[in-house]
Amino acid sequence: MAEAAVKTIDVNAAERELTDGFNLIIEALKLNGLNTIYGVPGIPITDFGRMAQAAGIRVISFRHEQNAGNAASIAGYLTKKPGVCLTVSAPGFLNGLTALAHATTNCFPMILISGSSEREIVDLQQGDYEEMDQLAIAKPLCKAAFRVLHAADIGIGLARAIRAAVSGRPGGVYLDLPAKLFGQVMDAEAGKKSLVKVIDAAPAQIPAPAAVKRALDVLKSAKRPLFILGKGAAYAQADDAIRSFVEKSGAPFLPMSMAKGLLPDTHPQCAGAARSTVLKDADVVMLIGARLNWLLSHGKGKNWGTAPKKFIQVDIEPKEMDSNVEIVAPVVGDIGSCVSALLEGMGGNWPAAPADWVGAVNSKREENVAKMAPRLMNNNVPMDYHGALGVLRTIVKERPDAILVNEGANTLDLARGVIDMYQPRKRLDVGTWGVMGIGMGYAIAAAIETGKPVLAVEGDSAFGFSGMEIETICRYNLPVCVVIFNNDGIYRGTDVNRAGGSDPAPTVFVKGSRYDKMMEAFGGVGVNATSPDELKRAVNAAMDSGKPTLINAVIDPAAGSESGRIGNLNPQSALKKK
Ligand SMILES: Cc1ncc(C[n+]2csc(CCOP(=O)(O)OP(=O)(O)O)c2C)c(N)n1
Ligand SMILES: [Mg+2]
Repeated sequence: MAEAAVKTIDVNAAERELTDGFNLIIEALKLNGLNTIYGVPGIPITDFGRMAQAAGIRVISFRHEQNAGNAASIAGYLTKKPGVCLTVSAPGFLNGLTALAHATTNCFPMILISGSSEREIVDLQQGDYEEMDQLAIAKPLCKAAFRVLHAADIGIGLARAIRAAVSGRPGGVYLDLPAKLFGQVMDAEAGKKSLVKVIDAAPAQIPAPAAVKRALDVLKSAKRPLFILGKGAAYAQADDAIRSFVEKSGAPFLPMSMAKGLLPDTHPQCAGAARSTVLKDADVVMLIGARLNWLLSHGKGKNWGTAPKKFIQVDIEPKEMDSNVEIVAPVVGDIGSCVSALLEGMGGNWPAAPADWVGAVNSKREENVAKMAPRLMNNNVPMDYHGALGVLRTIVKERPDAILVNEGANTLDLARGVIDMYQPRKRLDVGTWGVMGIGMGYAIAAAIETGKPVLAVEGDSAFGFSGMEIETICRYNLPVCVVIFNNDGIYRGTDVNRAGGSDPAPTVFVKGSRYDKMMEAFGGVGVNATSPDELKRAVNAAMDSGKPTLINAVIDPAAGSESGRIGNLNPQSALKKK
């Protein structure tokens, strides 16, 4: 007996001096303030999730890794710290990889941590459980990819991942953790010393004074100046400097979708409602954290008119310059440092923006706003997009700190135009790819990271990509109100099978579906809303109560248009026109 007791004490003493991969990863995350993990459990990371939760990390468990990954990516956007997504090997990793690639394309800092199978077996392709060379597959789809083989390297591995994710232009990073690593044991003291607290993970990148002066000279010479603010500007959290800079210049500004609210959409300089006019007529365009990609028609072609233009671009990535058109004044650095330098360089006697240009943009904007106003007040039943969005527009105006998540085609494009935003980083949407499926992941992370109420405005098709996560919303009791614009399908619910067979057309769904009943299955509030009044009452009740709510907003199946506002991107068959 006595001998056995002594032995136990010895084992405990030995254990006290040892640590392992599980604990080192948890400690490394905590040391760097990464206190939330979005993921899906399974071999080899189930116990890791439990232990992380026990150690005080918030572990949000999803129903599908793509949604967990999207949540992590938007957490990165909102906080400037990498959002962490945790998955199992092969299929779980691949499910998360879509979100990692999305994060990279959208310049959101994120780390995808996936468990992986036995290296020795994987590399000899001997058919291990969930065998896959995950590191090689991740590499071309993210900003950086690392694998940690030894417990002693966990600290350095995570430090590298954090720096790669947030420094320079942010993006997605893959961190491969083989199953064996978790159980690897090492001396506790040495383990503690091996951890790295990353200092100044995203160092300021100060623009060259000559570049700042060149940009200001071009801006000063403008007769019809225009600012375009992108989500890079919103990400920078340099809200006051950006606002002062834009206001001091007096020139019109155009917010890209996720930059809406950086300055309020109701700001007198906002040209959102005069977009086509300003793009066509501006002579100097300053891009701040916005890229000249397809969303801006690559800076050329008919949307940009024939008036000669000069482009100034402020961006952290030097290779962004001249990507589509010539940039006459590149300003390379982090947005906060660049805008502060530009503001300072303006000095005390910066000339007012040309009054004829400002006046022309204002009258176009007022004309367009007046044209839209009666459509937004219509009370049609079944609802059309404008009637339903008119209600949501008022609700967001009354609750400017709520976060709006938005995806779909018509549901996206029309909501973007109709719903004004008043504060920075409150509008989260499909981003650079126009991807469906971000909805519930974004809504969950927005609620978790900010504690604010979330309104998710979803096309019925868009919702389907992440819809199962309403169980997650109910499970964590999150203040999320999902409004589904249910028009029975993709773009419209009226398409027919052109062969006349019994299969429905590829773009239509079950008619008259009741998505609200899905929410009730998980204990949330479900409402079927058929009129703007019913919609208004239901959304206000949800936002007041903070209870997980799903509102099935019945929209006229004939109201939408093909691909929303980007139907021009559809290839056309020449034969059809004969
Ligand atoms: C991952 C992904 N798959 C498919 C698409 C193509 N797509 C674009 S919009 C859309 C759905 C549009 O329908 P809905 O969300 O109901 O909006 P509506 O126009 O009907 O309001 C789809 C499937 C996409 N953008 N992303
Ligand atoms: Mg639809």
